[in-house]
Amino acid sequence: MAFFSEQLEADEAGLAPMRIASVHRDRVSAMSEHGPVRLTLSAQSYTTDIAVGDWVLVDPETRLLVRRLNRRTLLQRKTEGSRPTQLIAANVDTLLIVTSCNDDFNPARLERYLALVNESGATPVIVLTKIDQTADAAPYLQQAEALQQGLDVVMLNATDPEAALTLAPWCGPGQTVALVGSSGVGKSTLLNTLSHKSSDDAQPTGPIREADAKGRHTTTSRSLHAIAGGGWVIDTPGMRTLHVSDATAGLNTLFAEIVELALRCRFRDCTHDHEPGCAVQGAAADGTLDPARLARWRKLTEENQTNTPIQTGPRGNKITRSPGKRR
Ligand SMILES: Nc1nc2c(ncn2[C@@H]2O[C@H](COP(=O)(O)OP(=O)(O)O)[C@@H](O)[C@H]2O)c(=O)[nH]1
Ligand SMILES: [Mg+2]
Ligand SMILES: [Zn+2]
Repeated sequence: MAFFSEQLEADEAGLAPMRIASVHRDRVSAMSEHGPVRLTLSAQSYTTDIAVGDWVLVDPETRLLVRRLNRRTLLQRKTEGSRPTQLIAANVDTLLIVTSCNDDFNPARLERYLALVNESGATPVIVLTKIDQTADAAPYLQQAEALQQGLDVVMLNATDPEAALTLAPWCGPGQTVALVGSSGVGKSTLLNTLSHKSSDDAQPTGPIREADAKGRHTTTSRSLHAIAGGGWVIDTPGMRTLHVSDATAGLNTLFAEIVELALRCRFRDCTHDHEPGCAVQGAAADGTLDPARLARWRKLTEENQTNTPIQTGPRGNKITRSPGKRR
């Protein structure tokens, strides 16, 4: 792909471009033209700086990872007390946010995923699995579509080969999708359906609890796989906590209807809480804006502000980091 090949310097012609397939604390593997290889890391490279999906240049003799190419997109999250952030997947075109037509479905958690995905530079798609296990999937579809303007939502049975057709628009040659969502929603099942894995090298999947539809942590690390048809798919373990930070632009995309309403508030610095002439409160009062949605906007926005480091500007002015993407 041009984005990556244009980064190659003349003296790097002898190096092999490879794509990172898995990252563990002490080892990294990549997909080469000839199959998977374990890479050698120099003393200066840390596995925490490498993401599944990264393109790297490798010395074909020593298998030394020489250089990581610039990323097109990067999904990352902050975990409790972690600095730097945890890298989830790089160079993903479409993030498939997977949830099921059962008790797993939770608008507040889906909004957290959407904020992080928007911020990553990749395009989100909501995938509703287990349509074969619900009498009426329509309410799930309706609620999912309301989460963000222009959001694509698809419904499928992850165990059915037809699911690959439903996801085909995002899985063509050279395209990369990644699967995120709670344990038990069908991410690994979907990966096996997409990649036509034979049962002996299939990604392990696990049953969920009847009572609350919660899955066990069957998948424990992130991994990249080839899809029949020329694309790539990244599987990830379920994430229990999703803190929002450094995601101002992602939140503005997610809550675009509130951002648009706020332009019509009487005061420019309106907090949409108590001010007269507040267009946001007005919309919540007349039913055009769901008050629960507004409450979730407030919670996420405040959390983002608390978690986003404040830098000191040239004259000692406090400035928050610009919402631009960090790659
Ligand atoms: N009937 C049905 N079962 C599914 C579907 N998707 C996943 N499952 C089952 O749900 C369980 C959890 O799936 P798994 O892929 O391990 O979920 P993951 O934790 O998201 O990777 C397994 O028993 C799957 O067979 C679906 O769309 N329909
Ligand atoms: Mg799994
Ligand atoms: Zn207002």
